[in-house]
Amino acid sequence: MTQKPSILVARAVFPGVIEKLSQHFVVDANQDDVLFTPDQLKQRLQGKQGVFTTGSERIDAGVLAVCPSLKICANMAVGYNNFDLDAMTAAGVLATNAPDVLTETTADFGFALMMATARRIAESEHFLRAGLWNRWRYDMFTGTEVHGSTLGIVGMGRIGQGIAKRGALGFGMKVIYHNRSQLDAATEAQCHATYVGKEELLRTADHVVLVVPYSAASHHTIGAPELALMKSTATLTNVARGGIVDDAALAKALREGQIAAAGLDVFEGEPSVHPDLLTVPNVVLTPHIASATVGTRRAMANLAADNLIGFLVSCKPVTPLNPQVLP
Ligand code: 8YV
Repeated sequence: MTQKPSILVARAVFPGVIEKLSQHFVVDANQDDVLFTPDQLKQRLQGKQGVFTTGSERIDAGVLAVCPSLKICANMAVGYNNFDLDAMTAAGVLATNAPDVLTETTADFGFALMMATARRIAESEHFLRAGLWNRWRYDMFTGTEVHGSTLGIVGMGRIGQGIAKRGALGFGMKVIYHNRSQLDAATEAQCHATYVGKEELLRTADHVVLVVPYSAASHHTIGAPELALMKSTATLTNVARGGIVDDAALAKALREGQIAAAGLDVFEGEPSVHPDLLTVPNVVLTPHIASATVGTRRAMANLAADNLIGFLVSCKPVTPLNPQVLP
């Protein structure tokens, strides 16, 4: 009988997923959810052919150099900026991510965070809980209109398109978008979205939503110069990645009323949050939960598991990122 391949599941995950993986592999699980240091990760990867990662495990040339048995890294996330894809390809290691299964859930959350930001839901809840609500006032927590306003989406992949449809079809919003490349006419029509330059988007949108993947090129897509272009009544929502926004510049813009409010699910250096963001009132802060429904997290974990099983058992990964390494 041939020996089952060995894999590491680097973070805690649904027990059913561990059971499923155990049918095919010798599984080194981490159900205590210890956050490995880079050295601990390298050590736990010794002799492993596969690893189930989340956004918190960095796989780069340094890791690959000392883990020669590693053949596949399966990310339980659509974003894969924790992978050095070029280094993985050079080392002949397959990378997979978890696209599609989280698109609609993340679009729901992006839209919800934008609405909570525009309508000051978190800020007013804190006010109520603090026992400060003692009368009605005509201007109490007056926010920014959502229906009929202009939604500006930066990054028009699957999640951006989902947010566009919600805005256009559900809330009668005018949708403009900016992306590396313009969508084909049929997709634009489905999303009721019009392509504009980044500067025009920032100048005209009432609500800017960021859904662009993180890369060196998208680092600080929104910094002080971009915030200065936005309307003083506008909101900014980031459900993409930390580092897309210059958080210090954003905190300053919020404090100075340069824009009305922001909604952030992702942060530079998370889980740390820039201290200035914690003290400005006009920002809604959530701990990277845009894909967090039970059904979606289960689907993401199962897709990562299916990639490991598909590749290591029959050389057929489901969602490969660098298929050129496949034999
Ligand atoms: C994950 C995400 O929860 O899929 C992504 O890219 O940002 C989130 O859905 C997170 O990355 C953990 O893996």
